[in-house]
Amino acid sequence: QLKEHVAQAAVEHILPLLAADSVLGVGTGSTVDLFIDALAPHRERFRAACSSSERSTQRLQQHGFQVLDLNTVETMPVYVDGADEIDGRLNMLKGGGGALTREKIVASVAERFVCIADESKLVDVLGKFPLPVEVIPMAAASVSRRLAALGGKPARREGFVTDNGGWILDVSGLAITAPAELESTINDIPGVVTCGLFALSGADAALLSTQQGIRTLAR
Ligand code: DER
Repeated sequence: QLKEHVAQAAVEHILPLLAADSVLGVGTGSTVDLFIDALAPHRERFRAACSSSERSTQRLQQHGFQVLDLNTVETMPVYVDGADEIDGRLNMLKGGGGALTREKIVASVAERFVCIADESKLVDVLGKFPLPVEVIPMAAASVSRRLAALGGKPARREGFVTDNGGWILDVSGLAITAPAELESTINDIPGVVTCGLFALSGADAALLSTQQGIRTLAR
């Protein structure tokens, strides 16, 4: 129930940031699912949501939230999302849920990124969890060769196609000592749609649930 605690804490943390005409950016994953559930009673506190996946869109709509097309939204006060790993400088490794592309796009429109996670996601160095990279399918092999040349061991996520029709390579074995630089390098490989490193622009705050309660990290 650590996830429930941080989901509730996230609702309390963001409500003061929202006005009646605000649009809330919503990430993807099991922690965000609980956040959406915890948000349901507060639907009147903001105008609508903007979602990072079909999965989150469905859950939001089931709770009666209006979900807007990002093309109709100019800015959002806050974007809430989970992470597979987060370090002490609020760099994140994301994409375990396969939604990394739309997550990074919606987060880029929001003023603040609030990461919600249980404390097991807090790491010293990113990369124990394989790094997801979304690719255009016809480039899977060529991108894999480039990732191997960087020291990674890429494996295609079998049978998985993203909301954008992309494939995902999960790359293990990378020593991610300079996450922003590696994000930039991977972004530049032809065929890469999105790298699961969120370090060029990481989170602005992180709410981490621990046995002793909620720990907040901020930039
Ligand atoms: O895919 C993603 O980036 C998700 O946010 C993921 O990293 C966190 O998912 P979880 O809350 O189910 O652990």
